[in-house]
Amino acid sequence: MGLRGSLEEGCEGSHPGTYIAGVYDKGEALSSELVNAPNPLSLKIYVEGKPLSVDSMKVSFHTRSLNLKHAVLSRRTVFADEEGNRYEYASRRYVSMANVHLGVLEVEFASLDRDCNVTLRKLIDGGTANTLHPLNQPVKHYRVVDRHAGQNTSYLEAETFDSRIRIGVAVGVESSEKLPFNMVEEGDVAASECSFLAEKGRRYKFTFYFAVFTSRDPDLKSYGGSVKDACLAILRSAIGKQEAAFLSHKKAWEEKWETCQVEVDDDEVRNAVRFVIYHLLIAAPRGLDASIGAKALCSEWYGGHVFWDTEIYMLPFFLHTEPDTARSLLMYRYRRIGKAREKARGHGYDGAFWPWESALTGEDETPREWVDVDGKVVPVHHAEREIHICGDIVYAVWRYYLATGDLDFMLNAGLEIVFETARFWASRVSRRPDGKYELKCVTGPDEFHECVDNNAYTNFLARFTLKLGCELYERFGSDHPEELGRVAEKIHLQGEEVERWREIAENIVFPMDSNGLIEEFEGYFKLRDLRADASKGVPAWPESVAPSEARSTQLVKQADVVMLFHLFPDEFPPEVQRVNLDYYAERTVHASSLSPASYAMAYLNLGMAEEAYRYFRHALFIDLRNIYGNTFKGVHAASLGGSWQVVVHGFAGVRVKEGCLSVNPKLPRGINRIRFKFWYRGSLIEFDVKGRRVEARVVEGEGGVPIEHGGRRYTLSRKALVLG
Ligand code: IFM
Repeated sequence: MGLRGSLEEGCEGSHPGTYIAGVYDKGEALSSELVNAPNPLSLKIYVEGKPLSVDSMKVSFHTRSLNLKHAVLSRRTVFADEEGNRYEYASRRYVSMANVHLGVLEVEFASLDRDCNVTLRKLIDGGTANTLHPLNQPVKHYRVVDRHAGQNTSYLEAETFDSRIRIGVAVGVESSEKLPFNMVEEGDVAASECSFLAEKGRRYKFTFYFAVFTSRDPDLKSYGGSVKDACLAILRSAIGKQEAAFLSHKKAWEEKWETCQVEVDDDEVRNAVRFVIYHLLIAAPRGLDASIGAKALCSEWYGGHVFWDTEIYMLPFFLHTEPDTARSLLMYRYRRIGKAREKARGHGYDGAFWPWESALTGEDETPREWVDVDGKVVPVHHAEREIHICGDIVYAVWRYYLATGDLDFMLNAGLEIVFETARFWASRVSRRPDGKYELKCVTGPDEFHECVDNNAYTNFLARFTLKLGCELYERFGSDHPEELGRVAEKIHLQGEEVERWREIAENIVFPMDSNGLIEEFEGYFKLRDLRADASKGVPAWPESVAPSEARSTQLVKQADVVMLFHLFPDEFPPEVQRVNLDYYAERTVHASSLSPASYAMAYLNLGMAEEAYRYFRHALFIDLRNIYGNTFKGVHAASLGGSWQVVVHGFAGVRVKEGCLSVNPKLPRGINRIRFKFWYRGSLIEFDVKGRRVEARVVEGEGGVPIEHGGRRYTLSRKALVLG
């Protein structure tokens, strides 16, 4: 990631900088994109008129570190000019976990070898833009509508072109020398600067407080509805209280870690797991109607869009550490069910057809075209074909309900999501003359093979949704008849329609041979049978094969059939899982970062901890070691979430079953102990797994939690229970 051309304090690999969750705009882009908002962190320093930057000076020392415990990014750089005079720049910054609208940037400057004239220019940069991928062109998503810089406080307000969202950014400054800052006129920025004679060796300290509000923030009401008033009020309450601001931020993080920490007795793995948790926690939309994009808050890649990555890979972490966040991720979907209905109608189907890529409105934001490896513009059909997203969302709803028992959510959102999605599948299937149902022209998780018939993963998830729809209709019909009646009336659902779901679920094709080998889709086994290159650990694309040939081969982009074992470990006998894992492991090239964690989970179902460990490390270190070579495009949030699942659900073996928890540890060599806390149905449980021995106790909530271990059922309470 490296040093930028100036003292740019952008968001490289740190706590959220200029991307504001929930602010999307189409502008000139093909689809709604996460907006790269005005940057409150921009700072320029001039020494005798020369910028302190890598373009005009040498760098004799540079270090940057991110403290994961308190989410503080620190930097120290020593620049040297042509005469060898050295200037030290140090900064420390954070966005408050206690108040998401507030951030602090502390800066220290020292001229080490001589007295010199220094000018420090602080900008709220309203010239930021997104990049139109893959063409690499800037796309501007907002116009600056207000800007001013008064003495020691500056303000800039922007409005997005398409969604008309207002973004207010205010910056206030304090300096050790009480130096005044004055406004300077400069394009689309609110700039203010201060000049002083820096004495040799003396440290000059500046604290910049920045406040950010958008017109989408639900707490804006308490500031009278104006982003400007809200920003200025936040600044007023923070300026001069730097220590208090930091202490409340620190305390909020310590509370998060208290619940979310996973202690693994391997330092390297433990630190990497902390990196995972940190990135998931900073991306969580607290109190905001938003979800998490595939790159979390680290970049605009994929337009910041929300994929199945969130529900399948990231949500389990929140489900068991911050159940309210898990709920709000699902509510993000529910609030957009109207758009999913429109999408279904637009394609001639019923119910809710969820977007493959989602942003602000819930419209399908999947780009319609892309530039392929040869530079050719090709159409993209994922919006119509990658329909497994519908089952993925229902799967997440069901998991949420199993883990929380949140009846209110089910009655007010969950049931409707399940029923409307079942309705979609029932209209999307086609009936064959032999009475079987099929799903034609879909794309499964393996995106190498587009427009295939009866992709096993997709068909299985359709069946899962339809069966769940029937089961919930019955179950809620008998336990909560009035509430079910209300939901059914709202969506005009009647018993006959549910019976049809049952009939389809029982007759949807699922291609499996007599040995239990599942064909990824119809005709897959007839394709050219090539093997992945297994010479470098986790199998990869074989270099002798041209990427354009993928479609005609059995090479698989990412876990597809194997996804089923990750998500439904109890639905397939171990022999079936083994046969398929052996077959597909040789052919899967893990071209998507989602894949390795799912393989690790599947191996753990079979007790193959060493094999799982190899895939796990690939998923866990994906960004810390830049394994895919594209971490500059942002973290691979699904892989990070998947790694958490491998540690907690896989190695430690704590899973949610219907009506109880189960625990069955399978630690790989090198990991002997894992400790963590886990929310389940209103109880926070502390697990300490040492080898096969598990100690568990309820530390918050009621207790009386049923748990299965070694085929027997126990009850967890506040007193530690030792199993194994
Ligand atoms: O959702 C994934 C998909 O499965 C593979 N391509 C990238 C997407 C975003 O991570």
